[in-house]
Amino acid sequence: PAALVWEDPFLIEDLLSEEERMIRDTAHAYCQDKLKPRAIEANRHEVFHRDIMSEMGELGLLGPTLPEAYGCVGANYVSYGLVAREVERVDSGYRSAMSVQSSLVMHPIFAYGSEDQRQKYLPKLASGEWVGCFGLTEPDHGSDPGSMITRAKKVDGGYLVSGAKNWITNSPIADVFVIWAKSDAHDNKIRGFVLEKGMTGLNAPKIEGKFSLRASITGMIQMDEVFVPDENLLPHVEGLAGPFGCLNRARYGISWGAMGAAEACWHAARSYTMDRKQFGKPLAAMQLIQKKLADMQSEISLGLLGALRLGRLMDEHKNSAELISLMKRNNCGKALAIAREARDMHGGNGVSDEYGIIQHVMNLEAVNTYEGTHDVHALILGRGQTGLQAFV
Ligand code: TGC
Ligand code: FAD
Repeated sequence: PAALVWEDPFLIEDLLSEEERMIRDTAHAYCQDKLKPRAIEANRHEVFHRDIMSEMGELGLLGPTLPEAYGCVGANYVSYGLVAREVERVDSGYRSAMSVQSSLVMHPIFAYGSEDQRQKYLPKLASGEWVGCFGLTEPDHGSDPGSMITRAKKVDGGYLVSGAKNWITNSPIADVFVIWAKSDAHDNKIRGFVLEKGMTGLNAPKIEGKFSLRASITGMIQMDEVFVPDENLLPHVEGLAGPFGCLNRARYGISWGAMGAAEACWHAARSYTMDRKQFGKPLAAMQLIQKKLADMQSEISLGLLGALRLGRLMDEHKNSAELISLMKRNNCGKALAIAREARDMHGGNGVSDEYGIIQHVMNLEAVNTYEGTHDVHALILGRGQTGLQAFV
């Protein structure tokens, strides 16, 4: 048999095209050279460096799957996943900022927007000149967004949008807000609206004291009869299928991203335990430590292979929504468990941010919860295979 490549036993590298590897390498170099040096400070002091959006934009990492006509690079979904993995290898908070912009803001404007809306918003979002956010979750409606109370009331020339959204990535620094609200002019169906910073009645205060994704900025969105002109309604979608169409893409990206964070923890745990000696031998020579490394290698290799297969199916338009739930749920849950184990293997040093593990543990707690919690995705999978819904 061929020799083992311990960090890539399935030789996933061989399954990527030259173009995919090139995009991945660009992202890897940027993340290691430019993002990593900022990550400890960002986590420690809860700072989101706004320049990151412009830097990512310059490299074509924002909305990378959208067409070149809108300032994007027209890459495939596998490439998008590879970018998410590289960014999240450094910090899930940076991947959050990127995936919200790409999948939750640019995608709906592209897929559900008018040509005027595409021309107006996409190039500036692609370059990072504008930052976007996505308002679905409300203070009292998280896993059950269909019960939202945010309302759009039809008036002459537009809508008055009122309500509150909670836990919104990027909202305090956003220029563009994709908001989901029930519209009285459309039988109270959920519709998407594009709000802009500076509209009267729109506020986005920061949520303080967040001990996860500290390198990403999160806020509320408060809307008090915000006048939104007719031309800012997303014309081509209604109902929950609108936000879920965006979430499908973001959840897919997270399935790759979480594996990037897990790989960072695994590689660090391997190096640390090979270097550190206790009882006269490297920790990595101990059976219990080797079992943990074996578990990490197995879960990460399988998780990456699953994410790649899902990406290929997305590129062929053959994926189910349930398969996205399966991969989001599996890879987030496994990454969180791996990060906790890696933290343990670093002993006391594992709780110091200098070792780069505790941030991943804290971050993955939120990653396992947002975009549908681990258990909500179990219910989606349960419904998919039995036909019986257990949400209520
Ligand atoms: P349900 O009856 O299942 O469906 C209602 C309508 O939606 C359609 N649909 C989908 N369409 C496309 N893709 C999907 N994955 C879809 N899932 C459902 C469905 O066909 C139906 O359409 P129609 O035309 O018949 O009306 O809806 P439900 O109300 O029973 O919901 C069930 C549940 C639990 C599955 C769903 O609500 C859910 O997934 N909840 C989780 C909420 C969530 O994921 N929120 C995410 C907020 S955004 C976020 O977290 C961003 S963090 C980003 C970051 O920082 O990286
Ligand atoms: P709840 O829905 O109240 O769930 C609480 C617990 O109950 C969970 O364990 C859940 O699994 C369980 N539960 C819920 N329903 C059931 C059921 N039927 N059966 C059994 N158990 C159940 N949202 C956005 O719209 N945009 C964003 O940009 C965004 N960014 C976020 C950033 C961060 C840092 C965080 C933490 C959240 C973000 N969210 C965002 C919100 C996120 O999507 C929600 O937190 C998530 O969907 C869960 O909703 P909830 O917090 O209201 O929890």
